[in-house]
Amino acid sequence: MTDKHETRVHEHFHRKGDQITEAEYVYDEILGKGKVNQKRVHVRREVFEQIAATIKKETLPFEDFIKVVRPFLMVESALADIPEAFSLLDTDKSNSININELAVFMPAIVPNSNQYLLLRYFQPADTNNDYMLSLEEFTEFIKKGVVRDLALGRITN
Ligand SMILES: [Ca+2]
Repeated sequence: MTDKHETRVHEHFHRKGDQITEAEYVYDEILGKGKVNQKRVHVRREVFEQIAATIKKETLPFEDFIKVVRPFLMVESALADIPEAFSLLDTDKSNSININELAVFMPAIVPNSNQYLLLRYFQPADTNNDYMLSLEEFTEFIKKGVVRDLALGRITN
């Protein structure tokens, strides 16, 4: 499943005027002997807003969505960002996140995916099977790096 190469990840924002149009994550996989394999994941405003338009209720603005994306894609480098990501997603302040509402946005991060496929990866994170993620469940899930590994094609869905 996950390969064990050492990876460094950097985040870059692309802007047009004042607006962030894309968050780009650049992964350098250190292969040894000075060889580096570079991969990129693009999280585009356009794609996010297309998904948001299909949802009847109000969603996060893209600027907040990319704060949520950061721990999913940067994992070890962004553990400190997990509580903020959780509270942004917990819009009704219930101390829990609905896994369906989370899965619906994952195609903005994982190319060639859909929310139903992704839900398969979210369900094991919901250890007490209430279709909600507590902060503890959310944190454990992010630490596994599943979304990053899907986005990088290390896991194929
Ligand atoms: Ca739960």
